[in-house]
Amino acid sequence: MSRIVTLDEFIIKRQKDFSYATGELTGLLRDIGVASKIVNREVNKAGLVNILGVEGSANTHGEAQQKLDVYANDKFIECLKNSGECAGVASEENEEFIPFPAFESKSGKYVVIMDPLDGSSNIDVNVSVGTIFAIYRRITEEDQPIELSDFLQPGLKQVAAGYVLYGTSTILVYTTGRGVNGFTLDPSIGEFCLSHRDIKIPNRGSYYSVNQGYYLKFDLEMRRYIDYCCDLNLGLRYIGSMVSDIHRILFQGGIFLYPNTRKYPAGKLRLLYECNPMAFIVEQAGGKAINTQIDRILEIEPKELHQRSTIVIGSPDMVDEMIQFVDKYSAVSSH
Ligand code: AHM
Repeated sequence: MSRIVTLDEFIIKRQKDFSYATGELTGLLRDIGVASKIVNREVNKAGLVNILGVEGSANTHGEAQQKLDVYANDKFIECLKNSGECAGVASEENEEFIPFPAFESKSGKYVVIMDPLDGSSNIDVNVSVGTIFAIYRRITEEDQPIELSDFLQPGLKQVAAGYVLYGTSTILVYTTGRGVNGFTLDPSIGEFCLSHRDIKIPNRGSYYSVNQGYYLKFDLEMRRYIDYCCDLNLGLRYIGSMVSDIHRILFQGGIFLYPNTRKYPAGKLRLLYECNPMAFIVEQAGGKAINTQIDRILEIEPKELHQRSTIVIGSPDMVDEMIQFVDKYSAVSSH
């Protein structure tokens, strides 16, 4: 039997690969690991305690907020705040970014952008949810207060990104720009253990993932591409929980699409909280991520914290194929 490598061990070992590393990023990733274990405990017992359901507050976008959203948000913020490595957090659940006071007179050099519980409308029916995070080096000087510009950086500037999938087992997948690795939580020892080393996305897969219920609301090129997927007899898989849908694609290949609809003319998903970190991970695994205008997600200059984006992400050959449909049909539909 091969020796178990825990997340902490792995992160520390990887730190030695960066000659300039001071251990702060390592500490930050470990803190995120700790916070996700706490959230995992709560997600797992959600059916047992009175934590299901709507908290009674609405988040900044007027969406009903689930109790576990609030819990996860609080826990991640608490862990990051006490870490000393993080200068502030922007969360999908908060309108503004949250600056952290200097810890033991030390101000962190990183900021974290996160969606503490993505797909949370699925919790009440026991469907998998996830946490998504991105870490950026701050732009402002460390002795100055952080500013909005520290968060409004294109995804290419991510130092690390990852997600935690609270599924049949809990798995944490992350990248620091040198490949992607996955760690499964072993509940008996309470540790994330390396289970998926150097993940590579297949060039194509036999699934496509889109909310096909909105088919008639999609632009022509998107409808034609979906028709093409049907013609190819691809299987449709859609959980409605971005982390779960993309996790499957990362391992089995395929394509995930969330185009613009009449309700969400700019797309539904958030550029900073959802699209950028997932794009960084998928690209690091050999995949591609673009919006429906064929701009690379990671190169989009964000204008505001809660900006939405369309997204097409997954196996490289399939994304390339989708681009051909945009080239061919978007000109037709604009006439
Ligand atoms: P949330 O932030 O309210 O959880 O919404 C994000 C989720 C994604 O996980 C998922 O891909 C998408 O919303 C599903 O949206 P829809 O139900 O419109 O298909």
